[in-house]
Amino acid sequence: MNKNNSTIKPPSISGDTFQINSFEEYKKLYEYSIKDPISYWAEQSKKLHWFHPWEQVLDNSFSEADVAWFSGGRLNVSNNCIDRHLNSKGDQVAIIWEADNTKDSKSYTYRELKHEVCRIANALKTAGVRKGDRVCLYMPMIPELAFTMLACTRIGAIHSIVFAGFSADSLRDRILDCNASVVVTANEGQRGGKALALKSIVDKALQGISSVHTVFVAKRTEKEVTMKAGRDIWLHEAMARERRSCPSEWMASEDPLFILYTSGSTGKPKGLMHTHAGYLLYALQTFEQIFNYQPGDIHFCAADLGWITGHSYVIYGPLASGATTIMFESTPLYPDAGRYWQVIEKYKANIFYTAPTAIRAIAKEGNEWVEKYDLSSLKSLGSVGEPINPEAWYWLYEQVGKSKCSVMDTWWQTETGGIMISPLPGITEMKPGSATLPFFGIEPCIVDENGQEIKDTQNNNGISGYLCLKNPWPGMARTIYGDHERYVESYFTQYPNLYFTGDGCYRDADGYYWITGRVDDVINVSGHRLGTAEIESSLASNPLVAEAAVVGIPDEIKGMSIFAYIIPSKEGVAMKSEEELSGILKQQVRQDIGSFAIPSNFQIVSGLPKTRSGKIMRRILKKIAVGEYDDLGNITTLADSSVVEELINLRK
Ligand code: 7RM
Repeated sequence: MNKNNSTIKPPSISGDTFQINSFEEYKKLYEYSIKDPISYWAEQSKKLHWFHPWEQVLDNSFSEADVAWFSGGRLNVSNNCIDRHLNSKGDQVAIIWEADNTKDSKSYTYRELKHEVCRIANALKTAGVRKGDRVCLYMPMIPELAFTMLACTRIGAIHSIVFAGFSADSLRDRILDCNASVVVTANEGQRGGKALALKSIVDKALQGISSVHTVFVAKRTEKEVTMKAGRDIWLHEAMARERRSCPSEWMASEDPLFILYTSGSTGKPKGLMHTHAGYLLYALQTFEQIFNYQPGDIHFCAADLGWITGHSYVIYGPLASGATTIMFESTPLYPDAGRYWQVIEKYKANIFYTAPTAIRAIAKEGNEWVEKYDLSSLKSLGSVGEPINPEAWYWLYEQVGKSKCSVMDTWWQTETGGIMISPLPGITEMKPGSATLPFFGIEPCIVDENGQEIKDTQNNNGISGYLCLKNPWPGMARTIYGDHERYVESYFTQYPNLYFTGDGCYRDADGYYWITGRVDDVINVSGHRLGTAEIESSLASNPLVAEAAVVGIPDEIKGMSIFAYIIPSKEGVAMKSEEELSGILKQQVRQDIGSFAIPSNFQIVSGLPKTRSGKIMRRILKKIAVGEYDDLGNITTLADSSVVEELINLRK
């Protein structure tokens, strides 16, 4: 935990700051938003275009996770992100697509965006997709992905985007879980100069599944792929047959907008469900205020659309605001470590939002890459996905922002829909490593093991505990698709009347929040959320493994990396060398989840430290993995303490 209390005055900014011109004004408005959230959000809701006005701002049973915002209202997300800008901004660029090879890049005005989206919306309709149907998107970062998301929202279909790094098995699970009837993919993806065989992964995922009647295939490369007759359709051919206009469905505020799967501490991934009105308003509001978006600004969020950051801050927030947003197909290191800066210079980007892991990977390559480019267009910088270490923070602030841009360390989750804790540019004093203060309408608290809120102590030198949220906000997920019980169970039962985030947190004497990382069995690898349970069940599914346990250990670049302890089965002991065994297990995880979930260390052991009730003691496994043998804490509850000795000897 970094309790370093050095503060950095926010560099001043130009332009309208949405009537918040000083820290005092932030505090006043924040207090108002907490005391009277109904009035605050009623006022903000005017930023959306409504076909029919809402009747009630909030219907709230927070403890039962039963929350409705803007009931009675009718609107459409695609209409809000496209049509309503056409009069004033029809010829303004909406999406800049920065291709893997920068020469292939393209851009689309709001008017062009409308035509592309409508053609796909009509093609989906022709394929039989109706309001409420689930459409699974397994696509590379190409414009068609953005078009298809918006096309779904236009006709009221629910999209479920699966990150294109997931394996066929993971994709199949997600298709089955939401019972999708249509899949949209591409023949191939292209990233960092490498091809990704997406269509063949989809074919594999769909083996034996009869519920998917149509697969649309976008053509990203010239690669030929087999098309299954009666099921597979080239997207560009389908689009060419359709009209370029399509009416927007009048969606109810609480109608489902999308499902996005994320890992939890137990079981299979959870399909978090977001809604039309609340999610969109929250994405728009946080985007505008936290990045101080001004009309005409060019926004560059480097996230993939397969994650929530891409949903909220590449597409929905920026387009609802009428911004120009950059969609980035490549990687921060391709063709070299100057790629982000080349993109910022090329488009004169004003806002840049990325993850600490990317910053660390680039910083390691030396400052000459960032010095080569003109970054003077930048006004706001953002970080998301994991705690940012002060070193990376300073690098972003000084090398990229030249000490002239606020760095917004934004804490939030797939479940929250948008940013919850962050500085405001030009307003909030920053402390490197702290996400600082809550956004309007958000009331965090810190609780102890028993769910008692820890108030500031008498001499207030800060408090630590579990981070919870006290009140509903418009962007919160409403349920886990098809399993509301699990939603309540996962977030609303540990601590009555509170939403439990799963993160540990320290609040300092100034009220600043310092997120210390997950307190459950979720590991954050390069900003990707992974459940230990998922990885363990993949490893244990291999016949060479009797039992597996994984823990997260600190990694200089990735934040965390995965350390796996393996008890081989008889077969495993007999057949393979340790090297061979870990090679086979890497392949197993690649196949079950995806390459990004592969453990970086394997330790073959004959036993695991367990409590007498049979629970694996991960606390001990973590310490041993990082070489902290002397301070293992209380091990008296272990069923067999000789296991610990074996583990230590193996590591030494
Ligand atoms: C947006 C996103 C959520 C988890 C969350 C935290 C961690 C995210 C920060 C952070 C410290 C941050 N959604 N996290 N942002 N930790 N500082 N600024 O990442 O659902 O994929 O992950 O990520 O542990 O619970 S997510």
